Amino acid sequence: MPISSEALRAKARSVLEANRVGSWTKPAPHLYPHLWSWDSAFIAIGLLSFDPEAARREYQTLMQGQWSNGMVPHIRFDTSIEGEYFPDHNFWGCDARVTGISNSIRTSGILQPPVHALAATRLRRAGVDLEAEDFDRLFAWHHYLMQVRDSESMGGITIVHPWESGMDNSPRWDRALFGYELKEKPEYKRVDRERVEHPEDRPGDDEYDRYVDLVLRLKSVDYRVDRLPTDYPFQIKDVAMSAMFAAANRELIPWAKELGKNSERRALEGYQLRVLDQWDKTFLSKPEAARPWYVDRDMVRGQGVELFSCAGALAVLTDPASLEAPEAWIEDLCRGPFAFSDAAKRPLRRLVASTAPQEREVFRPNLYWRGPVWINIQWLLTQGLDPESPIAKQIRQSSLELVQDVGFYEYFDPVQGTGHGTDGFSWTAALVLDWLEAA
Ligand code: 2M8
Repeated sequence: MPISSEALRAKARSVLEANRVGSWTKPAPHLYPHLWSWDSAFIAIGLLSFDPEAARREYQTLMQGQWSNGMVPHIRFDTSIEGEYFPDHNFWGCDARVTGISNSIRTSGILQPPVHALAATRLRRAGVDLEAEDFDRLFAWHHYLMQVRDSESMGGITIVHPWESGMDNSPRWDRALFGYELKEKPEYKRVDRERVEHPEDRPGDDEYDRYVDLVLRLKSVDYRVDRLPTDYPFQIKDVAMSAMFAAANRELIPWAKELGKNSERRALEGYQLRVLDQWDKTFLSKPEAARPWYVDRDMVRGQGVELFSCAGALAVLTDPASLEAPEAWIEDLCRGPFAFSDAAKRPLRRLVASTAPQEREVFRPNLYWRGPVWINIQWLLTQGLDPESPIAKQIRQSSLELVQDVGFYEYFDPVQGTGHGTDGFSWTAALVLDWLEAA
């Protein structure tokens, strides 16, 4: 079906405007009432198409939540509201003693994927005036990721909570999350399921018990990942996070050069080499396989997390030696493990589901990160592919058609072709705007 660009653009813009709260934007009207890290980075990119000044404010509001150790937290809370989201800022307990920044800014104690430098670069290319201080913040962020989250110098970012991945209930985390004994069921009350049309599209209570348990364990060491006890059960080198890091880090190098920041430039070049030189050693699943595939590395169990998920496909964002033709590789994956059955109602044949349909035991087409198609993943894939290649064009076109037909949903069931989670979802709107702009 042809895309009606003007109508789609107008709707996308109204989604972002409706979710705007002063200088920043909520991911969705009801389910997510605070500022989320990677959401806001995507949102800033989308805002560029109609309000560059709002894009700058969005980006800087997000980065102002940065801790004094360089970490950019996954949520910056709107402290004027209460009870609308669990866990709230009181539960996290990240005050100035923990964050090293003003008590007027309240955040969570964990991180999300480092797409921030990608957003900053897009802003700068569009003529938005970012300052040397904006560079310094990004540098401190990348330095933190390498120093604290890759303390073993393996060239991959370690996450310590599924929420850090942004792909919360992905089956990638099942073994680590359920592989330890939960000594005591934590006390808490979730509110998310009251805020969506279909509560069954959200993670289960079993998962939430462990999400909360891990937060409490992290809280007991003031979220200092460098001080985690040796029996901390969830430590995984995240293949998607590491690919996004490499793509973002690459963008920072010319900015450092431009500013004459030579020691920072050298450090960034060192990070880039660290990831790329060791990529295959850390993430390549089976070196002997005909088709390369990349998986997370469970640092507690010392093994790869063998699964076909969108995370491995995001390797197109790096430039690993083992991946010769990323476009042909994605095509091949779409015909192979990521192929949808012929019974699928929509022609989503060129979209990459969060979990591959071939993973029959765990694939759930409507359940959050266990199968649905997410627009940010399709967008990230297109950033790693030649934009003129047929596969990049197909991913873009199919995504736009899906949103045009179904709406600005959080995620989409690739079998039924229906929208799930929350409607009015900001990054769906933002990235649609970016694709339309690039066309
Ligand atoms: C989802 O995660 C939050 C927790 O951070 C939640 O379920 O409450 C994820 O999809 C995450 O990637 C996203 O950033 C966040 C807000 O859209 O929602």
